[in-house]
Order: sequence, then structure tokens, then C-alpha cells
Amino acid sequence: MPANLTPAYKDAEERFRAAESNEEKIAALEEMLRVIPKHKGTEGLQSDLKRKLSRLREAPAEKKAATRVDIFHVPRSGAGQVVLLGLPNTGKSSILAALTKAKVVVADFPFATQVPVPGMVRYEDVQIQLVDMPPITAEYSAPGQVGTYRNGDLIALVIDLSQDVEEQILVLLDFLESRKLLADGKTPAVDEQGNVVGKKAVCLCTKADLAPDGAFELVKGACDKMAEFMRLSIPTGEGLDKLGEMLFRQLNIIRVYAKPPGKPADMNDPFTVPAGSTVQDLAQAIHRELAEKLKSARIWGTGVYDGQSVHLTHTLHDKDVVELHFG
Ligand SMILES: Nc1nc2c(ncn2[C@@H]2O[C@H](COP(=O)(O)OP(=O)(O)OP(=O)(O)O)[C@@H](O)[C@H]2O)c(=O)[nH]1
Ligand SMILES: [Mg+2]
Repeated sequence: MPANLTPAYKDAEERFRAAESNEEKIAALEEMLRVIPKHKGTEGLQSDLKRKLSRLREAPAEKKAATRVDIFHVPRSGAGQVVLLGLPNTGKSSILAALTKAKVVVADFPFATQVPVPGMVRYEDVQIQLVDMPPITAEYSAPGQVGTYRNGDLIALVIDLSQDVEEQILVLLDFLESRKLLADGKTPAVDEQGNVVGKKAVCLCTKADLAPDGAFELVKGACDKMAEFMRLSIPTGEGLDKLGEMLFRQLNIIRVYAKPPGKPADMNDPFTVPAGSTVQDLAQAIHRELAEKLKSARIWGTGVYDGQSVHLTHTLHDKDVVELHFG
């Protein structure tokens, strides 16, 4: 086996080994194929995985009762997935309770949350998935928990400003760094094959209403790998109306409205694509097979005149309206 497999691959492989149903095995194999470094050294392994996958896909359907679900695998939904990370009782569930419709347990005792619970945070016309998590401590984190963080797009550290912030930072950074989960705010951790290993992280500082002077500044000074810091308070509402915008910005995505030729665009339902995406990338995101037939596009938005015809390599901007012409 090649030695240069990534932690993401090894996680998926671990899930494959632990899988009890074909459905779980197929999901794990698909993930392994998605994240496996693509180079000559892994070609044999790639075809091996593909063979296993097609054999499993052809296998007769299993009885439902045999299916066991990995509770730490949270299927992605919306424009991006943000996963909370914090010590017990720091206010993680309270953030979901305030900003989403998810049914979470908020309680003044530790370990109130025992499984991940996703909810949707709205920012303008975009829905961002926020995942409440069980807490971690210096001694304990649930075995499947790392997988949830690796699967997400962004990690949000939750630090309770009313408690010892330095101790919390120590535990959280140790958890992230020992598992190579953390990327630098600016340059992501990339392995030899160019695969992004670490995740971007932001820091949500909770209970701002109870914070001693200087606590927020202390957090900012001690976590230089965070992309952004935000003060939050449930009782005073501080920061709550700004969180959606911050997550949208840090997810580094743009929304684009697709317009059928000769008809108005549906301005209520944007596609979201990574910032820097081109017209061709958008077509791929909408429909892989149709994308091959894409011939030209017209754009209303940033840096163009209304309805300008552009090349397929044209870089899109947030809120562009795009009319795709297929041949
Ligand atoms: N004063 C104040 N209390 C808060 C704030 N946010 C949460 N709390 C309280 O802190 C306690 C813990 O809140 P939770 O949201 O359950 O904390 P958690 O991080 O989800 O806890 P675990 O699930 O055990 O990890 C509850 O009593 C909340 O009411 C805040 O901004 N200000
Ligand atoms: Mg909780």
C-alpha cells in the first residue's frame, strides 16, 4: 500500500472496515475514491476500489433492519457545512437554538449534547448548515467525532469568554493539531499530492455578556490560525445577526442565479459555487453531462455590461446572473 495516503483517505478506509451494511461500505468506498491522491502510485489501488464498488452496487438490496447508521456522519446540505467545536457548557447548542430551527438541548450541565445535530442558518437567500456537536475535553472526545470535522467545510471553535479562555484554547488547538485538522487562516495545509488536509477555522466567543475585560483580546492574541473572531451573546443578541454573513464570507463561496434564455432568472434560488469558479465550473455544478454541451454564456453582474457574452473561462462574481446556452 502506498505510504502517502491522506488522513481523509484513512478515515474513509476506517469507515469501510467498520461498515456493517453494503450502503455504508459503498459510501465509504466512494469517499475513498474521491479523496485518494490521484497519481501513478495509486492507480492499482484505485482500480481495486472501483472493482469493489461495482461489485457492491450490483449486490442484491439488503433488508432495512441490517442498516446501521454512523451518527457522526452528517450528510451535507445547503451552501456549506460548519461544524462547532468546544468544551462542555460553552454555549454551542445555544447558538443553534438562537439561529436555526434545529431541536437542540440547551442545559446548564456538561455533555448535554451527545450526538451531532445539524440546523440551517439563513444569510440573505443562502442556507448554511451549522452542526452542533458533543463537547470535547482534554481527556475525551467520542471516537467518530474527528470524521465529522474532516467532512465539514469550516470548523467553528466555540470559546466561553466567562471561563478560563487560555485553558480552552489549549485543549481545542491540541485536539485539532494532533489530528492535522487545522489549516492556517491563509494557506491551507496541503500534502505532497496537493490535497488539502487541514480545515479553515473561525472562533466564536460566547457569553460576551459575562466576559471579564480583555478576555476577547486574549483569545485573539492566542489563536493566530483562526481566520476570524466574533463575540456572541445570547441574552443581549450581540453578534447573532452577523454570524450568517461571517460564515458565508469564510466559506469562500459565491451565489449565482441561473437564467433560462429569454426568461427572467429565479432570484430566490441561487446556486452556490466556490469563489473563483468559472462559467464552465457553474455548468458542471448544475449538471455534469449538460456541461459538456455548454457553448456560450451571457452575464448580468460584476465587471461586465448587462447581457455581455463571455468565454466559458470567465470568472464569476457573487450575485451574477448567468444565462447558459447549450449546443
Ligand atoms: N449568560 C449567558 N449564558 C449562556 C450564553 N450562551 C449559553 N448560555 C448558557 O450556558 C449553558 C450551556 O449552554 P449550551 O448551549 O447547552 O452549551 P453546550 O456548549 O451546547 O454544552 P454541551 O452540549 O454540554 O457541550 C446554558 O445554561 C445556557 O443558557 C450566553 O451567551 N450568555
Ligand atoms: Mg450542547
